[in-house]
Amino acid sequence: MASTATRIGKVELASFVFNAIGPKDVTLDELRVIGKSSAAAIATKSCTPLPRDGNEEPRYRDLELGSINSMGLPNLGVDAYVELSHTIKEEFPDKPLIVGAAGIGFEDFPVVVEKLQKSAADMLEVNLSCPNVKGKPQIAYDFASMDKTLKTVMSIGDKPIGVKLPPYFDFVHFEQAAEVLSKYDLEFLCCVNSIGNALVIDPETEAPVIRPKGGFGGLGGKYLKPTALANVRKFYELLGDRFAIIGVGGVYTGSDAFEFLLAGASAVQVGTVFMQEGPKCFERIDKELAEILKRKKYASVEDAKGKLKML
Ligand code: RRO
Repeated sequence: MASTATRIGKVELASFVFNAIGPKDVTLDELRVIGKSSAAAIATKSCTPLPRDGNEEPRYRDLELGSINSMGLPNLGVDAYVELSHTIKEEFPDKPLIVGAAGIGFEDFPVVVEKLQKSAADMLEVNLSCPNVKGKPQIAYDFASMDKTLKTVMSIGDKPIGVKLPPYFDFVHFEQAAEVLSKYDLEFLCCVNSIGNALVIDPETEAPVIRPKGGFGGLGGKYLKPTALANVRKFYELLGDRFAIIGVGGVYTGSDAFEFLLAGASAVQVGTVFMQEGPKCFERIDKELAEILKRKKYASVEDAKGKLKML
């Protein structure tokens, strides 16, 4: 069996697959489930200065080809994640720990990132792309605002920082985003967050399938994969020599993970499938990837990374 061991920046991972920030990673018990699984790392929900209940229910729905959510950043607040990070690290010392950092407004980001300097996190994933907070635009769709946020958080402490990006759809936007990102010494880019503000309607009830924001929410799963692959590939072309890229969006199988690897990903995260299948998905997908690598005679993931062939 080929090894799927990899690295994100300076952090070594024993395998290629772990949880996407979002589903089932809010509480200590949920994080323990990920810790006990074969996930390559443990990632926590993005946290804010104060605890949040999030948006009203129903706010998540499985769909035929994925999921839609408008969770609204439910989390225990940054102080709780500082504390539980030490517990998680004691219980699972060999697993890299990534703590998510978010904000409702710009001023929240430095507060959260400052406090997380005292956490046991190996890396922070700063969420520049939450689509579901009412009245708040996604930071990474406004390049001046992205620059300002990164300038602020990158001047705080020395915890390695990566960013969660939204899907982009235009080559000019990829280039503008890359120009901003390249100014900072980031550990990784995580591509992509859900496709924001999608609308799924149930024709029987004649209503949307989730309640918040009139039914608009973030689309994940198979609907997202081609867009996620395009984002990984484009950023790999533009910045692959600078930053590791974590692929997320529609990884259901080892074959999906292999496609992200060919596009240039150094690891993949799993969101919708973790919600639907539970923690055994990490081992299954990683094993399927190892079998593909062996069959295709790649000795390691590094051997295949970014090796997308052109027609
Ligand atoms: O909590 C959410 O509603 C949420 C967040 Br913060 C995010 O970054 N992406 C998403 O699909 N949902």
